[in-house]
Amino acid sequence: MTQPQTHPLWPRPDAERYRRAGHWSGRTFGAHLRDWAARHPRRTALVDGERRWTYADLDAEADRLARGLRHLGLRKGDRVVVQLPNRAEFVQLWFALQRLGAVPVHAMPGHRRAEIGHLIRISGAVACVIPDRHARFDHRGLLRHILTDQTGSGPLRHVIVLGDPGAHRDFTRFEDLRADAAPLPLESGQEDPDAADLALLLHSGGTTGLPKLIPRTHDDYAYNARAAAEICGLDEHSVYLAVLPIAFNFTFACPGVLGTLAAGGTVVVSPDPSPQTAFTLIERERVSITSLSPPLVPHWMDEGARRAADLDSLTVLQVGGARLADDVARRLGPALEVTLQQVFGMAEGLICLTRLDDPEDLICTSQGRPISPDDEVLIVGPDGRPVADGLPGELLTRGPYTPRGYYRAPEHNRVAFTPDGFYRSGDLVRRLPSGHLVVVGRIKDQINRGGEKIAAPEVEEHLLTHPLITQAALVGVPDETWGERSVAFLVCAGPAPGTRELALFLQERGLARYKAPDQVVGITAMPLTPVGKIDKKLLAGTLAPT
Ligand code: J2J
Repeated sequence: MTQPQTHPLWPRPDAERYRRAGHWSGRTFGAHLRDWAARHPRRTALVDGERRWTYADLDAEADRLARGLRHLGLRKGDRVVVQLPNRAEFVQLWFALQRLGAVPVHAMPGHRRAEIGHLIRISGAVACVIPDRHARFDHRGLLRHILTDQTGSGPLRHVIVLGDPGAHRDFTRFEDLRADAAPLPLESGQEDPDAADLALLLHSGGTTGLPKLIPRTHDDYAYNARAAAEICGLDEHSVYLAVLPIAFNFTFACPGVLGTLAAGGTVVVSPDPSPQTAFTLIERERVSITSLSPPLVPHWMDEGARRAADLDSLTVLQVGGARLADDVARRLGPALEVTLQQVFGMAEGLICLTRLDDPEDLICTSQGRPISPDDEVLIVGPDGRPVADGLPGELLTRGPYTPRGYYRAPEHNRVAFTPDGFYRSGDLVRRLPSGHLVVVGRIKDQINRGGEKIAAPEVEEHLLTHPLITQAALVGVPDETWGERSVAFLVCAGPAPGTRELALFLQERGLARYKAPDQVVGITAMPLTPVGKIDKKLLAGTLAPT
């Protein structure tokens, strides 16, 4: 282990146990890709539209891009914020960074100035990779804004643009990385990455003012993907369709892109999650497995779209990121003639899956059980002590792919982790006799809008900068479409601003669009709990369906 201490590590006895058990393979992602390419060089690894890459191609592409990145000055340990949509280049770049030992910081396509600026600052990124435009948004302007912002962009030196860098002469064209003008040796002795090193940084859904970074190593993340792939029965005939954003932990490694590649299968990227686009790809590429968030499910079940396509090849449909309603779960399997797999996961680690051969009832009413025999789960009450079996409590967890702390956040770690290294998920769950978990609620100050996480305090802080708003509370309430929608309760000096006005205000502050409140309710005073906190339960209750 050569890197400076930026986060707590797994204690040595645990690390040794995970190695002995064979969970941690001691191989880096750069080495894994070499192995896969040697094993099946001519199999198709990656498909994007009309473009296809074999494993040998992907391996060579990763090398070429790694040389280009090194030529640019990137080194082992450098952080690189990657905000790319579902394109093959995400995967190629990701492995190129792994070859160098550089660390991708996964950003979502919907992130805007506030989120990208924050990710750049807290990771200390030296480079940021963006598309020119995506979903009618110009990402180059966003980066220009960050670079000229007074709060600073730290050591950020390179902006790499997939597509047209436009008028920004100091931005690097992604394609130029492949030019390979001055080939540099890649392997250079002591600079080689180690499997215990940081491989990537994911961001937390957040419960405080700003999201934290989650440090994932080669060893732990590769195990995460492999263990999930085994449970899903992936092999070299599997074809995975990346429908949700590829940077999402679910899409990328549960088993997703990495699990499919580890099994020798084929990854197909879908440019958008609509059934029209996805069904065409499923039919054409004989897709066998994909993953969705609950709000997409009704669209996929829509009869008209289904009848027009041949979905025979699709055998497993994973749904996760937010609670799937039991009645929708029951209708899904028969409607699409697939096996439903519920996925309850978190970027912090722990992944729970229903097994493909679980009884129907369990598949439709539970959110699965942990994927590793070495995942430890505690369900505790408000006093921190385990609750009696079957009762709801907060899920605490620790294990071979759940890091013991956030990146560069020692103070937050003291709250978010127990002294013996359990992550406090903030999720309320109940354990069934089979070991499966049912997610029954949440104690964290977060709204889960159809899988997109909104940290209430982050949005509240922004709302409070509005000249008319004196107090703000963002609350999640049940919603037909999103599972949960966000409602801003506001105390204002004058009439409360409307939803559209607030959305524009937050957009100007650079906040991602999905964080804008779905509804605004003006109130005259905030109700308080006996200890003087805003009583969000009571607020939510005023809107609950009767
Ligand atoms: C209820 N809540 C759920 C579910 C996640 C796979 C799948 C999802 C994520 C993810 C992920 C839920 N029912 N089925 O990383 O690899 C809520 C919980 C959890 C939080 C984590 C993966 N599945 N959740 O959603 O880091 O509250 O990861 O703690 O974005 O989503 O969010 P995130």
